[in-house]
Amino acid sequence: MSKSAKKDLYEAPDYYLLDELLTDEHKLIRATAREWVKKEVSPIIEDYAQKAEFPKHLIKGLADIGAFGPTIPVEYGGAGLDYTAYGILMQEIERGDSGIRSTASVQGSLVMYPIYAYGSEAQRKKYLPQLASGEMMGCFGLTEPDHGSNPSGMVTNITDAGSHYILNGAKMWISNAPFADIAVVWAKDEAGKIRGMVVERGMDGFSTPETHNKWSLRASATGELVFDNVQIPKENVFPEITGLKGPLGCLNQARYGIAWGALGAAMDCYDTALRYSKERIQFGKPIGGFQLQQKKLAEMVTEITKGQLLVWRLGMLKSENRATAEQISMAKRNSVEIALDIARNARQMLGGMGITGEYSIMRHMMNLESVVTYEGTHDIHLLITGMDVTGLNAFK
Ligand code: TGC
Ligand code: FAD
Repeated sequence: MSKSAKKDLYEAPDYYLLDELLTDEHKLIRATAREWVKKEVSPIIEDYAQKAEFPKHLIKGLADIGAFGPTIPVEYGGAGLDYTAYGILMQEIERGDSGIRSTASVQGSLVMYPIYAYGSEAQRKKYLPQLASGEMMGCFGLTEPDHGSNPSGMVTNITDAGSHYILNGAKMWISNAPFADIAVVWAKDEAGKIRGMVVERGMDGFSTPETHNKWSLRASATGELVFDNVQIPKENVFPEITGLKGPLGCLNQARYGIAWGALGAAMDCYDTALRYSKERIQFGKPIGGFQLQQKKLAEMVTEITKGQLLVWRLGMLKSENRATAEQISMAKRNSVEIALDIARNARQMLGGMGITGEYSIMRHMMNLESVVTYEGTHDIHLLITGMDVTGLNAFK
């Protein structure tokens, strides 16, 4: 154990007795994930973030707690759970670190989901069981250097060469790219239609250079995907989907998980600040006794409670297949916004100690700057809500 390893004393806030809304199965999944995070993630994560390295040895544990494809049917290696269970898993993992949750989100929602939802039976059988067990890791390539918020403008393309396709182009900001065995990639065909496909490491002309110098999500590996005349077998292309709705359908899954996950980071910051406020003495009394500190804590727990209710309801709707993409956007945007706000206030409450790696808050705060940007920025989600309520499209 490294010198910065310390005991994780986390206790989750549950101000409105929301536990009563969960099933015994949900609570068991949560207890297992929480124990795993306390034992395996908390003691090491600060060191990995400081040295900007993804802790690869956590992959097996993530698979064991069911974090890879929890809603994918058991016959394909998934856990066949409902969406509340999936949300709970993301919340517990992101309570530990957003970068570790990212790895799980990408694997489950952005790699396994499209293979399951859009893939052929042969593709499902070939990839899903290995992805669920973590023996194979995947990444998701949508964003390009010149097309982030507007993926419809992508220039990565495939041309039909008879027995196979030829893939050219580049993707950037891709989580898990540096170590992924496969990439789910979105590219335009000769008719300008967006198609999805599985690109395998080792294919000639395919490389994954790592992105360095990040101040955020440092324990998650990010990279580019570069395609230089890569030959893609026709059986690697998804038969069932064309158009932007393909990748955006995957994003609905991942954004849903982030809505729960970011609350986990917020809950960790609140819990840390609350404990510190009772222990830290200034002017002869605990700082938690001062009104200004109580205001911060009261507002934090209020926002967390509202956020918990929102994602709980969203989970019910999603399990019933009734959650709209716009409802998911609202929850993603709300959870990340309140989490960032809570992290910034919690950091102030710890004074100078708040900027150190002795506590998780500064790491959460920096991670959340990525979370507020990826999977659709804060402003993009605001415009999705704006479009939904007015019927007027601000993007066009
Ligand atoms: P638009 O014309 O509105 O729609 C095109 C087609 O897509 C359909 N659609 C959706 N389908 C499913 N789910 C959604 N959420 C959908 N939103 C739209 C739409 O019905 C239409 O279908 P059809 O049949 O008529 O063709 O598209 P647009 O080009 O105007 O763009 C709309 C906009 C801006 C909302 C969209 O481009 C967007 O969401 N942009 C944000 C991009 C984004 O989120 N990128 C994320 C990249 S992946 C990532 O960040 C992973 S981080 C992972 C981690 O580490 O955790
Ligand atoms: P831009 O689209 O250039 O946006 C810049 C600013 O302009 C933003 O504030 C945005 O809100 C604003 N803006 C853009 N359009 C409008 C508009 N119409 N109206 C008002 N404001 C607007 N992508 C993947 O495909 N796979 C991944 O695994 C992945 N992982 C990532 C990991 C990290 C750590 C990061 C940081 C990003 C990751 N991304 C990934 C990319 C991410 O999805 C994009 O960064 C994001 O979609 C924003 O695109 P951009 O960075 O090009 O910003």
